[in-house]
Amino acid sequence: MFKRILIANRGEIALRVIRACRQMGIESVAVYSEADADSPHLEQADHSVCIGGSKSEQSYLNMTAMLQAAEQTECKAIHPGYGFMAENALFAQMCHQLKFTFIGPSPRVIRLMGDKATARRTMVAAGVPVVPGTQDVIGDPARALETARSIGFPVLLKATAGGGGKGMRVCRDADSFEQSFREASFEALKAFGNAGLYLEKYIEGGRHIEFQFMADAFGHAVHMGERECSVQRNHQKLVEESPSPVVDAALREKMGAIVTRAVTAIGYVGAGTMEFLRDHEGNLYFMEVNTRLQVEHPVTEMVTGFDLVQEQIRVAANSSLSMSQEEVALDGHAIEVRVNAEDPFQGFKPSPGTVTVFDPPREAKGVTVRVDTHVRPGYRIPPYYDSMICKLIVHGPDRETARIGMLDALDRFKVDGIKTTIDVHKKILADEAFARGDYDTGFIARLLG
Ligand code: MV4
Repeated sequence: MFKRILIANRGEIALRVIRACRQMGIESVAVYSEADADSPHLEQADHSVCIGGSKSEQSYLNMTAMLQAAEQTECKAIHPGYGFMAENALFAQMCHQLKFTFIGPSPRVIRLMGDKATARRTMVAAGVPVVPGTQDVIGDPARALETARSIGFPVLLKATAGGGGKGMRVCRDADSFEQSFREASFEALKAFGNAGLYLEKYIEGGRHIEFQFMADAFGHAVHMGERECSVQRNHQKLVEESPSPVVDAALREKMGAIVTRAVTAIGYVGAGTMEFLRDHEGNLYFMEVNTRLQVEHPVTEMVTGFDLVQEQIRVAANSSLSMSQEEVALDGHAIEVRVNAEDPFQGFKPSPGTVTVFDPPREAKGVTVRVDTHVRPGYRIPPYYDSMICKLIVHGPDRETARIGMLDALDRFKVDGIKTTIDVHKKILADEAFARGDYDTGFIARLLG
């Protein structure tokens, strides 16, 4: 096992990884930017190193500074958290070259899944159902138009270097296809430095359902059920839950088996998520693989009882998975809300500043409460990074108890000095359609107008 791990991240996820290290008897090294010099996560780590200026490019995205910090502090492994360099194949490769273990899949797998058209083709070959569409990046728009005609409009143009909803364009008829194609190409080129596009049938009113999986270096893989993340605004998830209200045991077992078979086939080692889109008939279609620990992993931890970060560290150290598929059972229901420092009345504009009051709930009606945060009273939220300040997670025996418990937890949450999304969460959790589990990716647009 590793003696010491460097955590190449900040905020709540840095604290989350530090906690796992401590529980495993591993020392942790925290890194920080100038803006994070007084961040609470530094106190919890065994050592801390300043890696550069406040802007992410100068610190949390600075490979050289990060690797030098690992070298100086004699770390054997690096945990990237999520965001920043978590899905950067070049960073994973540099880690290996300098003999650090990158806690995540191999650079080859990150690259394979990072190119979304390639990931799609790879999954077709591995027997995963995908939305009808092109098998490759579109070389010839005229031929792609023929494909669009044959699968039927509307279609969706997606950037192969994109993911997470960035660089997508819906096209509703043949007349606008060529114009849409050019616009989407330019957008992708500007955003990713890669104009490559692929095409899918556009599924209207779908639901975002993702499977958590874990794989070790000995060919074992397990799935840990699904999370539903259809409550999103501008491709930012607001609420996540597990299990999904629309996945039953039979579908879970069928899709879980497809997922574990596919990830074993590509030599995946570590934690990952396979995202699906569910159509109105209840079919699940592959969208993409996220080769990292996700923000919403706590809902899976609450219903399965496994610690995903500890498991990531174990398999990265060449241990086998600590559980078999038979030992993974889903118990009860978990819901997570992401509390952001944003002003919902000003288009969710970031609201950095000093948090004067911060008192999240420790308990709520009928549920266990988990709070993942790096914030405490007096903390100053820097303007340079993501606006998420806290994840509030509840776990109860069933969905309705979890929903009522979350509403109670939100009522007890005391925060002042900044604007937050707490009231938006109350509105979502109290909504009748949400209460019935009857929602899709258009839910937030309808709710917030
Ligand atoms: C889609 C889709 C409809 N049809 N693909 C958005 C995130 C990225 N992983 C893919 N996304 C979508 N892909 C097809 N073929 C609709 C979306 C989508 C979406 C998906 C999940 C959650 C929210 C969404 C909001 C808008 C569009």
